Amino acid sequence: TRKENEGTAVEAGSLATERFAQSGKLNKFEVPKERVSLLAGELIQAANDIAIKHEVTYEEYNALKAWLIKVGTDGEWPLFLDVWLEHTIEDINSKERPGTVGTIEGPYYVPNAPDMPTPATLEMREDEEGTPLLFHGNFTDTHGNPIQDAQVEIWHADAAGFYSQYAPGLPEWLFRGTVKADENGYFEINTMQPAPYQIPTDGACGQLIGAAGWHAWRPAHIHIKVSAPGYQLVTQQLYFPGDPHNEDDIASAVKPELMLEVKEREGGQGNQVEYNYVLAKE
Ligand code: MBD
Ligand code: FE
Repeated sequence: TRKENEGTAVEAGSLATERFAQSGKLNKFEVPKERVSLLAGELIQAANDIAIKHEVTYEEYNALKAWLIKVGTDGEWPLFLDVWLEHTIEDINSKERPGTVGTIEGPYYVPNAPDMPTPATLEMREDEEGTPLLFHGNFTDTHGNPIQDAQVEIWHADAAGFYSQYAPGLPEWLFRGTVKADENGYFEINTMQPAPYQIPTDGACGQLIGAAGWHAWRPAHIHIKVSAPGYQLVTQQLYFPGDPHNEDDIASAVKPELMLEVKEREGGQGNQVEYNYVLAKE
């Protein structure tokens, strides 16, 4: 469903790479030598073991080398890692956290989206395509008490599958906002239901998908970060029942707890979903 202002993978990819660099994470590793040696050592050994097991040819070795170079020049390392590895890292690191379930952040988060009090309406264009969606819920702690000063950072693609700030021609903060819950921990957000999403097919990741005969789809999803002072931040995504890609998400980021229950609003006003957050103390 991509249309006129078609962004390219190289564009989205280099923007995601640039954003990661700007976030300061590029020079901020603190991984002890022992862990680097262990992890890098086993990764290299695993690659060698695979080569032996499948008797990798020079044709294949050079294809790998060319492809790895292209992942870099297309700026697609954030995309590659977030699609094919982040889900495992997220699982490992959220196992012990009680409360609302999380999932991967993906490559297109932008911090400091405009603050909006509840009830909020995310920025959209006149005649924005799609089905209107009212998303509401509340925040409690793990004992069921309301949480003060909670916020919902939300970002999602438009009906054509584009994220603002990663595709040309979109308003800067289209479908991005930081919504402040009220004093009872309640929030309400008006937006448009996103469509299923295809990762860029014209870059290195798309080339791999094509060469392997895989598909490039993620189910329709809304990205969320919920937080409140004194509580652990939860990064998650919410999904819609019946989406053909809920079962074969290329990013392996769907969990049953993240499935919304969609209700039609009266008077043809689109859909409504409720999702309630339980945050764990820091
Ligand atoms: C996305 O929108 C996304 O959420 C992930 C995980 C990867 C690519 C694009
Ligand atoms: Fe996404």
